[in-house]
Amino acid sequence: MGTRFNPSLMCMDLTRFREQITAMNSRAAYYHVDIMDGSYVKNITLSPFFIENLRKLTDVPIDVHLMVNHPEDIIPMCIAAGADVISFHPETANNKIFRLLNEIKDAGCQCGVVLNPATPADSIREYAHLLDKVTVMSVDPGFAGQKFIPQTLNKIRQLIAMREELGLNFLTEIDGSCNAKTFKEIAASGVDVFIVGTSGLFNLADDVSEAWDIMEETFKRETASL
Ligand code: S6P
Ligand code: MG
Repeated sequence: MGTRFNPSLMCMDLTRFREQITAMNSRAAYYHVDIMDGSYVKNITLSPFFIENLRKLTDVPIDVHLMVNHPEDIIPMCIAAGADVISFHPETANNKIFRLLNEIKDAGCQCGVVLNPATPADSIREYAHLLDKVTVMSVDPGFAGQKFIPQTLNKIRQLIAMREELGLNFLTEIDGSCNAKTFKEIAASGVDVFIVGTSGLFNLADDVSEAWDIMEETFKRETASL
């Protein structure tokens, strides 16, 4: 399989929703949908309503990133809207992590957690066997266009070592400022999935197919020596 790119749709041009989704359908490994509540992070972006409409245009797995204080309220709405993968921040659910992961799995979806730059890799050890994907934030959550935090790559390496040690097979993923400047060091960490937003994809060209070609060429060039 080629490199797995997961475009962050809060960064797309929503005035060209159908055109951009149709153009990415044959190329995206997932569609990353950021849902925020204005409280856990000071921003409000996409929604279960967005997922419902996206579902009508694609068979690509819809990958939801919940940045909300009460994931238990939103998870059922995402399942009903047609999500395929649902991840939340473990700090928002420490007293119900097993219950929520099992609820997501029982609905036939894949489940994951998203680790803030300040959250250690080892904190997932107790429930790692339940996870399909672990996302490492390489910026603090909440906004596109932030500066990459390089220490977060150690966490990817620690997660890969933990996966090996425990004999598990969750995917690792990176979210935040994945672009020409950072592709090489991120790829060297061994991460499985790259979330690409403004800097890595959508800002590269007006036409998203062209932007995708530029992104892939850039990635190949930057990682050729690895
Ligand atoms: C941030 C969010 C991310 C962003 C992505 C934007 O809270 O979870 O998924 O959409 O990081 O990409 P960029 O290139 O602007 O950092
Ligand atoms: Mg995200």
